[in-house]
Amino acid sequence: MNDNIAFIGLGSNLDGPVTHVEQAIDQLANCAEIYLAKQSKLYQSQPVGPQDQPDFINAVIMIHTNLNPLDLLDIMQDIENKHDRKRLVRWGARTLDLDLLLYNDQIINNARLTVPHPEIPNRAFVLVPLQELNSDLEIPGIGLLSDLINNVDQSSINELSNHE
Ligand code: ROI
Repeated sequence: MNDNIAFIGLGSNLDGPVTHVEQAIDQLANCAEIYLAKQSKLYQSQPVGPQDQPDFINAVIMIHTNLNPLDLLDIMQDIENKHDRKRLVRWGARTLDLDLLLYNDQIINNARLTVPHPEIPNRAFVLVPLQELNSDLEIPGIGLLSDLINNVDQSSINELSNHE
């Protein structure tokens, strides 16, 4: 049964980023054990990290799944690899980044996975689409989404308009 709820962040800033993000959402939704419950708008955001790279396209989805967190991560990394994702430069440009942001209200710390994603409080490009999906969220061990969002610069992120 698909009785776990997870939130996944998507980002791309290379080689047609809108298409990468939209295709990745389709690929996740087409997995037998993933049910796509909600999808945020697409956002354009200034890069966090090195500034000498293109703006990003970002989105967040909410899924129901019967996959455990590590099996879900395997599927996410398979999809990243299909998008020719290369892990070259830390915080550098990428064709597709999929981050497991939240998994139910679990706190997970192991060699492969940290949930909630530790950078959530610092990233408007995650907080803004998360708020669009569920403004009442509490990030386990970190705090209320509505409080976190007041502490980030939201001018670095805009809804993407006029895309195909
Ligand atoms: N910056 C933005 N705006 N969006 C991202 O998805 C993103 N992803 C990253 C780094 C390079 C940290 N910066 C980002 O991995």
